[in-house]
Amino acid sequence: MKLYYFPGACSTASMISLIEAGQKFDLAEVDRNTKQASDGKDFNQVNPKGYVPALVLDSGEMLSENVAILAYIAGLDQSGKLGPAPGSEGCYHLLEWLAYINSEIHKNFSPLFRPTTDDATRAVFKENLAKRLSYIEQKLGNNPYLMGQNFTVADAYLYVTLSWRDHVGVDISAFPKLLAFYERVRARPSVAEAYRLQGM
Ligand SMILES: N[C@@H](CCC(=O)N[C@@H](CS)C(=O)NCC(=O)O)C(=O)O
Repeated sequence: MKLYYFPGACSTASMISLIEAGQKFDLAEVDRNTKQASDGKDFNQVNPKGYVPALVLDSGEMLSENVAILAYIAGLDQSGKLGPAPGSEGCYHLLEWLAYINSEIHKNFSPLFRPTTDDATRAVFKENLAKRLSYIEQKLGNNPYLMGQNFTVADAYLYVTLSWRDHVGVDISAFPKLLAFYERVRARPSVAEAYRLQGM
């Protein structure tokens, strides 16, 4: 398998998950501006959508979209550690979390990175995030992770989106459980390893 990534981007969640799953994988860094990948390929040819993550499977097939890639990695982990077994009821709850993080968290962060987003528009996305994060704060309850006691690919994804907060001025100090969740995930060796692999 080969994962195409931008350092620190959402692709970090796939990297953390592959490490957690004990999978062997290669990496190719993509230049955001030129879309040239470090393996010499034009990334637009690898993933015509032009964005990361893209995971090239051992079959040669390319898989894109965080939700699909993270669900795939969870399914690779035979111990079921990174998510409930494919087809089980729990697996659909994992997809529920992945979809929520993708459309309600990640995609409310994305416009905050664009220098062209004006202050009034920024305020709207930050308000959306406050609502969506407050739901997670309640759902976490006394559980260490989103799905309960076990770390899953959804935790890796949520963690990566939260890691962007200081850069774009999103304050989560009103959410103590979320902050504790962030620190808990940050302490996992897979997270340090993923940043090391990205030269961060
Ligand atoms: N729908 C895609 C969106 C992925 C996405 O937003 N990727 C960002 C990085 S976090 C990206 O590559 N943006 C294009 C760019 O910055 O040029 C998914 O969920 O995988």
